[in-house]
Amino acid sequence: MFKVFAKGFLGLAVALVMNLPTMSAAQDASNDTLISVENPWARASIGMSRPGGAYLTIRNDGKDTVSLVGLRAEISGMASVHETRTNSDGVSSMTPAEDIAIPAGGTVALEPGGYHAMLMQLQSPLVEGETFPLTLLFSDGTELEVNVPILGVGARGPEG
Ligand SMILES: [Cu+2]
Repeated sequence: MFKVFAKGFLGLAVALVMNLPTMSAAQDASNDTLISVENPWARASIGMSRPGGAYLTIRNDGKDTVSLVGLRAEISGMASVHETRTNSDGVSSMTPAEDIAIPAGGTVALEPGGYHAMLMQLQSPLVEGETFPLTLLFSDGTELEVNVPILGVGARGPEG
């Protein structure tokens, strides 16, 4: 079970523990989004010449819609969100995805056949059994870093 909470949430928790009396802290807290990531995983890459793909589920437990607007990963010279679409002839193609809205109380899955994190210009191969950090950038300024476990070349999803 992989679950990472946004820094904003931790900041809120700390503020509550310290019982900060200032109004600004309370206002900041009211805008806090509670974004978490579940079950991140990636496929092992075949060398470094082809891009890697990573998958995960984003959960928004906040009160406002938040959009995934970008990605950052040291392992990739160019990380972005793609969408795979399959047309009526069964032909699949990938295009860069627009910002992905995660509604309040909802989830969005990046999974094979749909949205995915495309890791182009790999700086090192994705080796099965290892992990790498991936940072998700959201429209409210939240930056959420997750550790992505690397599964086998033929993996179709996280174990368990
Ligand atoms: Cu892609």
